[in-house]
Amino acid sequence: MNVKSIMADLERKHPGENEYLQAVREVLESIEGTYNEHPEFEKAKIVERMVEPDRIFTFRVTWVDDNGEIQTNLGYRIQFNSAIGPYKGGIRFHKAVNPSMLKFLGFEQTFKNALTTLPMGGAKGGSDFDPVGKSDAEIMRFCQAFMLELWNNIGPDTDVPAGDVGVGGREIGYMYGMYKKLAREYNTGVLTGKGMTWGGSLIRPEATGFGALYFVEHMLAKAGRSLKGATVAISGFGNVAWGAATKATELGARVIAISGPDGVIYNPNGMTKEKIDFMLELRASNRNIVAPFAERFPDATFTPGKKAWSVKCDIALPCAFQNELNGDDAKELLANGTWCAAEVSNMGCTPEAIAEFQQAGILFAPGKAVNAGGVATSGLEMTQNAMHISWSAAEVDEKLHYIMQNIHEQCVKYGTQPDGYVNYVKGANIAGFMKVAQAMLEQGVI
Ligand code: 2IT
Repeated sequence: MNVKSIMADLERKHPGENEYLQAVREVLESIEGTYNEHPEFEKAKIVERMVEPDRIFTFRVTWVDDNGEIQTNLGYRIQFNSAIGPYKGGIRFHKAVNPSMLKFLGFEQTFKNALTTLPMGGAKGGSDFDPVGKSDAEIMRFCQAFMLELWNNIGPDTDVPAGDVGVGGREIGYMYGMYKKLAREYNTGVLTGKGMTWGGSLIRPEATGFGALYFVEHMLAKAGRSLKGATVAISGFGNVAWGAATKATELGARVIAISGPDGVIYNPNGMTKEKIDFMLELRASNRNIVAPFAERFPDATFTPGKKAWSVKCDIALPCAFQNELNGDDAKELLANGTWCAAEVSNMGCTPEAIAEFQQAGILFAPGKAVNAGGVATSGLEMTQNAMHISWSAAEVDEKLHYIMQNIHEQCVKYGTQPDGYVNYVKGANIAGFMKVAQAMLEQGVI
């Protein structure tokens, strides 16, 4: 494989799809050495096939807002790779959604799902619908209109969507209701992240954040460090940030920052149950601002226009959006003594930020390993649905813990460098790639 020529070819075919090209480049650069030790991969053109999605559905979603005005959005589902199981991955509602963003997410999802050890292929979907400021009725009408187009291309054994940015339990409920009505199919397997009374799994809402902290725990233990007493800066305040803040606090760390598009909250005394619960209220308000946290809790302060990375911390956890931590942010964190950064959002760090962290020799782990607990628990939800049973929270949590430990071990196995430094980016990419590549090879040219 020649990364340069493959990338040149992709840039020519997909000009301007920057997030997608960024995600592919990172994986190809990580796996190049290993790939070239396997002439059978080269012969089967595994990389050339793997970088393109199996198919992309694009559709128009038209709905009526509360003022009676007609609104039109774009909807997508990208079925990226089915080598190891049915397509699986979230749906993102955000005004910036476009094919490049969803292709990067679908590509990442393929390797992430492989790392979970569960049989799930990779997919992603979404819309440029902007949930900010929308009423509950508008959200419902949009979700229904979205599913009216999508339903025929998904199913419990073909493609199982879930939530992502802008899509939580409420949106999954509206989409599931519409799917059921259209498909005349009443088993519970088609979406994950469902409500607890209609096929959802305990711990799924917490799973991305909990899993991330389990991963970080293992990463720290290997380096002889601990979360106890460590200060943690988290970006975002949504579902993922909430789960991460909960588990970090439970494991003895002090969460001293959360943030939103409007600025950062400095929270020197750490989280309490009331504060963590308030994060859910912030998300449910649909206003996409974090400032009210400081109005509610006087020991916290709000600084407009600043990121979480401006706060001096031991551990930085991006939990919001891709490329939210750039090279300058990384430099600022390092200057402030940060010794661990783990992406809980997908591709939360720019390549420049990752290079800064790795050159400084601090602990760094990528989203496809750190945040895999979310989709892993979706996989556990699918298993429970298929078996028509529900596991207890403790049972799901134990399985999640085991899966995250296993992902950490895979990263160490494939990412340990001759000098002993664990390159978790390389480890995660090689481990995920090897599994998908082997499956593709064995299934022939399709
Ligand atoms: O990025 C992700 O892994 C998710 N948004 C969760 C996907 C899923 O199918 O649970």
